[in-house]
Amino acid sequence: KTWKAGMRGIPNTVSDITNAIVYHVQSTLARQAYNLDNLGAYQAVALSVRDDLIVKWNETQMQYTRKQPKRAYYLSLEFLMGRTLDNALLNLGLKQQYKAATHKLGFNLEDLIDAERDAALGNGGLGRLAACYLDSGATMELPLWGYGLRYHYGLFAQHIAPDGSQLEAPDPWLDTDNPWEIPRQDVTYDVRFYGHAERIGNGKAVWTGGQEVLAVAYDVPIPGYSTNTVNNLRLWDAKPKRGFDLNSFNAGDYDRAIQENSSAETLTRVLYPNDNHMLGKELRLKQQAFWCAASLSDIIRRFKQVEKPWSEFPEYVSIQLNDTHPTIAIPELMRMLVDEEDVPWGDAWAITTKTFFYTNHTVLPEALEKWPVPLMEHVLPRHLQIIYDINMAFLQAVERKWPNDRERLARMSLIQEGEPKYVRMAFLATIGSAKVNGVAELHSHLVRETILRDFVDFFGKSKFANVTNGVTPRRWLDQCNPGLSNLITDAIQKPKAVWLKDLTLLKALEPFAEDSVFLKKWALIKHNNKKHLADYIKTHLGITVNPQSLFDIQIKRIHEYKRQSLNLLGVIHRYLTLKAMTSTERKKVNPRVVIFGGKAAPGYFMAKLLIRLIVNTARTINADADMKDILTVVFVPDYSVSLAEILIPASDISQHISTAGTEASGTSNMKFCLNGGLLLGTVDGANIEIAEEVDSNNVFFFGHLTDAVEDLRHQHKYHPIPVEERSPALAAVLKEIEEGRFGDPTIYQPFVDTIRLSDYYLVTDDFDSYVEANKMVDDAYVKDPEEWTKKTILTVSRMGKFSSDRAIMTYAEEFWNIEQFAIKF
Ligand code: 26Y
Repeated sequence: KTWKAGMRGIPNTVSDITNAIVYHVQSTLARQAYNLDNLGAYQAVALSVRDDLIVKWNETQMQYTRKQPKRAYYLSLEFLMGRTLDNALLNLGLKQQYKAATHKLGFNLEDLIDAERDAALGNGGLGRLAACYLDSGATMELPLWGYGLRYHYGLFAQHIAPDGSQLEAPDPWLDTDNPWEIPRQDVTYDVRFYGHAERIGNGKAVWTGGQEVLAVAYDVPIPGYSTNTVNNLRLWDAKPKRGFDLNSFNAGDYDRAIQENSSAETLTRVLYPNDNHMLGKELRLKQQAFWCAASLSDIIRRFKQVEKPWSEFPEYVSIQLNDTHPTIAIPELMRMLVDEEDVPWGDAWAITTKTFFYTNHTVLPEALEKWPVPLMEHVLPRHLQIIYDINMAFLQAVERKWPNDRERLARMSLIQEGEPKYVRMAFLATIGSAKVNGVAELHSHLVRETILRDFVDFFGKSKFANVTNGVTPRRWLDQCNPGLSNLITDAIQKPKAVWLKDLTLLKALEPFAEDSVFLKKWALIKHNNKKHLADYIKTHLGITVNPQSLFDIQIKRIHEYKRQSLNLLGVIHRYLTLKAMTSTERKKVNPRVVIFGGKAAPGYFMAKLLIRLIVNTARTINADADMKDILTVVFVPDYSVSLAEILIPASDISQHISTAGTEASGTSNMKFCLNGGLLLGTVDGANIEIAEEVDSNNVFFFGHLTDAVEDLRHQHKYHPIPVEERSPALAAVLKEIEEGRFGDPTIYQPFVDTIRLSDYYLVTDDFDSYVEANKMVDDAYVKDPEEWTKKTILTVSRMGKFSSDRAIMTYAEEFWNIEQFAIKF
């Protein structure tokens, strides 16, 4: 029997799978099995997995349509998905069969998995969180869809130039066929920009003219782990509405004929590479409006199928705004209801404010979105009118509550006065949503006490909640660390399909911390993961690292508030300390490998300068014979989801050392602890809750607390004291940089100056306690390796809270009011 696409449901025998792969090699790819490379084999394997996904996708969507459960939609400008094949195989429970089938065909499945490019449609934490939530939504059998943009270029690739600085290269990830998307040329919507909005009374207006762009849907199937559910991530691509302008074309003006085309297609060309820093670019505003308008049109079209009155819209639809990036969806829903569906303004506002929910991911002022009024008026004239109308009604309500409080009105207005005026998107998201949440306890507290304080006073506390972030244990334990996942399964005597869906069951590992045989097996897995990373570093960077060393890792976007600077200055301090020792003394020192990874936004001067200093410091230290096998420093270029999957399982210590109060949550802290790496961190974000869960004996905390930050900054500004007095150890480090130990000091002077002169992120204030904490790490690691291993087991066993399944169920139950909906086969 020969296999044809769509012939049967789900292949599950090895021979079915082999036939399916061969079919795709021959028919879909039009190639021969005997001269196929890994990339071709990967594509054929992926196409056959896609067939399985589509069967389940169709069934899931059909059953949703038939029963019409309430659905939730996750609007995010970023979905940092990484690779799909391995994850899909594990979630479908087909990995073993595919391993056997590819082996029969003469391939090694792991090599094929490695041939896939990352889908890097995100910058960092916020985008990866969205990807984890989709995995958990499908696994928890929730009717949850994602909506985003189909960027043709993902986050730039990072290269390191000979002088050590970051170079950016484009990421044309769609240049190789993407088997994980289904184009829907029939699912399209028109989106308008510019033009003219004419008020016609009753709060209504008519918006005409300008530019119209077509949004085309591409669907990415999202399989749940060990369920029938396959949910959907719908990504919009932009196409010109009319092929090209025939008049100009016929008149011989070819350039003009295609001008409008290329302007439309520019919309979804590239992901903006800045993370936690707002730039007021017109194209970015158009991306946001385009994606929100298309997504809402799609949601409304689906709602119309149930034939219910508009007042019941919130009984069928909840929409989560991933930060303020989709806030324009609030005036857009108002526009559709009022202008196009004839819903009275007040009713439309009642519907809108029951439908939306807003998650804040940052309190950093430079990351809060504010759009210039003139820009918004130009690009989205009707939306600006609606925002003004919302603001008017809102400020009247504020005035009723606190009469004659002009200052309060100015503080709370959606419009920031000035030249130019700005629209404050976080305020719009807050007043347009049913609930607002932060992403860890401390962060939610800061949101309530600082940026949204007036709004808490106005709306009451109950509107402002916390949902601590989580990570999917499928990708971030089972997939990236199969050795550990298998050992856990053996130990706790629960099938993976059970404990990977209820991570609190890890608790059953606790007693094994006293089992010396188990301790050895556990330590061996970590050692093997470290060897695997050492191999990667050797082949890709030519640096030898000793897997016996303590592996110390900091991987995240490069940002002043995340303080990779503190880590680097600490490394230099260690270097100076080691240099001052005799060689006999040095032999007794515990060897350490310090690994950095992360991208800097292309326009972020200080972050890029820091990368350059890290790379050149690493070169100096690694070339110093005295440091051999004692201290090695590695900057891993082009950090990505796939690289994280290699790095995280190999850590002994990971660093999460932001200035207290600046890192909203952090999610890699959770991933490291779940893989038996201990945490070295400040009392910030989710570090605090991790310590609460795993016991503060098992984390290394240092540094000033959030409460102290404001005063310290005040002191820096008004009563500056030289670094030499505040931290002689740090002063000695800065002196080495200034004397050219790591290359031309004039290059690094701006970096040294920020620390000497302003030090907004309080590196000086935390330096000594950071060095102290590092000593504690060394001592704990060297003096009693068995005790260290115990700590790591206890840590893993207590990480249950940080599953994104828990987080997504909190959103489902406490915000969206949606129910689990099992797909029956
Ligand atoms: C305004 C625009 C340029 C912008 C673009 C990207 C603003 C922010 C971002 C990204 C923010 C981000 O990734 N925030 C991170 O979200 C994670 C998930 O909640 C948190 O764990 C992490 O602390 C936070 O920095």
